[in-house]
Amino acid sequence: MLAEEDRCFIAHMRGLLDRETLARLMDRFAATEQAAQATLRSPHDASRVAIGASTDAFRLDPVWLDPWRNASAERIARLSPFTWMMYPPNIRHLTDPEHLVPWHQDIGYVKRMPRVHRRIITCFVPLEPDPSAHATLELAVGRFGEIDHAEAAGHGAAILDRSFANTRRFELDLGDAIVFGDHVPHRTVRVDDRPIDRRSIEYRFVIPDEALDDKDYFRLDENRLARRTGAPS
Ligand SMILES: O=C(O)CCC(=O)C(=O)O
Repeated sequence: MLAEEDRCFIAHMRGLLDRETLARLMDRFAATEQAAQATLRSPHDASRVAIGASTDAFRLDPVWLDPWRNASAERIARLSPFTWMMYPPNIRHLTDPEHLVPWHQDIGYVKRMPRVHRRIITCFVPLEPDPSAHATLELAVGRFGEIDHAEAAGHGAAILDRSFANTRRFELDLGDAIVFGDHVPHRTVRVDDRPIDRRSIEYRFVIPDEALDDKDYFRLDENRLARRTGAPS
């Protein structure tokens, strides 16, 4: 159970997701990435590819929901009350220094959307067999309100005029996730001088009462895609 009002929590959730399912997603990633990332349906798709993020053609593949299908009560409880996942999730394959995401809070991105969720949480899931050997997240520890963001080098929202002294990184195993609130400043960092080559998925969750109308979510509790009106999509 997560504390509903804590926008600055950071949790390393060990063994949150099934390793075999994630390994299957890695295979799927390899098999479909090239074609899906070449399918540019909008200028937005092109700008996402430029920063190592996924096109709509890639992220709309329902296979990325597999780690959450038939979630056990214990798994749902770990994320509760944030049990509705925004669909589709975001996929990344970082290979270049320009793909490293600069310091930001996720609320900085949320506020740029045409319709704004009051609050979200993020669940960062690396897909590499040994995630600790690949670029990872660095997160700032502390109490933060909303910080000003600006566009930076293709990344839509970045904190430009501030640095953070108290930070954390986690040694992740396959199946682990970093779950954090939308006021937590975070960025991507390389591990030592290792090549940047990391595949990952970011799932974002909301409290059911704060879901927006006419938007797709995957309900963990009912194991289905849904809209706030309750009509199956
Ligand atoms: O994938 C990364 O390294 C950064 C992801 C991120 O910043 C996010 O999930 O908000």
